[in-house]
Amino acid sequence: MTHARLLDALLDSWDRNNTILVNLLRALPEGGLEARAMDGGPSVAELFTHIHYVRLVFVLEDAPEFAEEVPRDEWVAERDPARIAAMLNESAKVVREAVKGRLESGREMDLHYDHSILLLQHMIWHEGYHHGQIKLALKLAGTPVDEEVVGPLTWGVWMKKTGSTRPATSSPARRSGEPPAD
Ligand code: NI
Repeated sequence: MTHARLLDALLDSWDRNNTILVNLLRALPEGGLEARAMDGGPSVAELFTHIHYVRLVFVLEDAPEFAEEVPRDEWVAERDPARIAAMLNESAKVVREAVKGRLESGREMDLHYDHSILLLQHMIWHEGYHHGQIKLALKLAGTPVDEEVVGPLTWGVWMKKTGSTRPATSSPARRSGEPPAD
């Protein structure tokens, strides 16, 4: 695989990560944005806006030539899922351009990371961490997502071969590496 194709695959993984996050947002049950795992903990809306904020802060600190304005507040109880989706799509693009730009120019990141790719991997890991928290908060609030619906929209985005008519998994929750739902 050439370097260019490897970079495409890497950036594609980032795009998929954002697609998964936005799919989860769109699949939230009624009132899901206000759910929280515990009193005083962040709401689901605040977790999503935190993810957006973190992306932009790291780009500002590490590749400022690609930065866009960072929101004043990190944890925002935004009520409009369409607005949150637009924020996430925008910050995903900023991270993509920052990593692509630094890799292509051969310049290291300014403040963190031994390699520019690690910004991308860090964000994917960070967002998977909060993805689980969001699902747990929904479960604890008594409004869990339906695994049969959300599985293909999340795990399936990683695993399903393009063009394949077979579902990514016959039992999304169990065969995808995710622990049983209950
Ligand atoms: Ni975080």
